[in-house]
Amino acid sequence: MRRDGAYQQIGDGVSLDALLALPLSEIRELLSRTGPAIDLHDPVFQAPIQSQEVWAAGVTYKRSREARSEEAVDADPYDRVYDAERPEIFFKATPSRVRGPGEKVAIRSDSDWNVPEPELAVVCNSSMEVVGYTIGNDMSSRSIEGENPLYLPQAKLYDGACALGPAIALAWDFDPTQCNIELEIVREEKVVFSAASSTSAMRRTISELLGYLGRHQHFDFGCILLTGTGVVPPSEFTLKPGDRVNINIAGIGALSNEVEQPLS
Ligand code: DO4
Ligand code: MG
Repeated sequence: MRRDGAYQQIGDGVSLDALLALPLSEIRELLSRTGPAIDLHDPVFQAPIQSQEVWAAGVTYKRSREARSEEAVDADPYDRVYDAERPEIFFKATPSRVRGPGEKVAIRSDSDWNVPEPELAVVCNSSMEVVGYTIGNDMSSRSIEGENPLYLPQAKLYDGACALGPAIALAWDFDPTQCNIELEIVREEKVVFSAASSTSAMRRTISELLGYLGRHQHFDFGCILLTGTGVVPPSEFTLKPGDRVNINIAGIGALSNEVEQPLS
């Protein structure tokens, strides 16, 4: 957890599952008794997830809508969903497919156009109350999704397709409405792409997205929602194995992952 500018571990013997099963008032009370601050480079940093499902919102920024028009055979569904009342929300990852800080994220061997998507991720409890925020990387295949929107699950959901971390900034300490999300991609020690976006440009509110995510489904141990990307590299760019993806959000920290391309 990140609180008052320092990193702290959840109190002894309390798992993330147990914490997120509680109402927000009890979580606040319990976390006021957490242990001492720990160093960011401490090896205990892992993806802040246990049994939570990871979901994601799409086309919540203009830049994302433009990017879909570049890649999609039919841009119409993306244009319509940007303005529609109901947002695009899709299932992104089971916990075992999520990578933490310093672990490798993956691009698919059956995709020749791949990008990271740097996103603010919201961590909710079982009552869909916002407990905190972390950084999410929604690794995506633009070629697979662009060929047919029905291929979205294959473009978005595979081993290593999501990274989370390095910590959860607690909701009562963090303003999600004005935060800068910075992406940098490094290849052979050179920055080959960098850009930033602000959550102030998001077309939806977080409560609106959570309202749809929580309709007709219940998350016993809470859930994590990626809120969409405002940064997409230009069309000619694709990730390569060995690239490093660095994402920074002030108040949360830095999430850095090398890219790999497993054979299957
Ligand atoms: O519909 C495509 C998904 C878009 C997405 O993941 C995003 O906007 O972040
Ligand atoms: Mg995304």
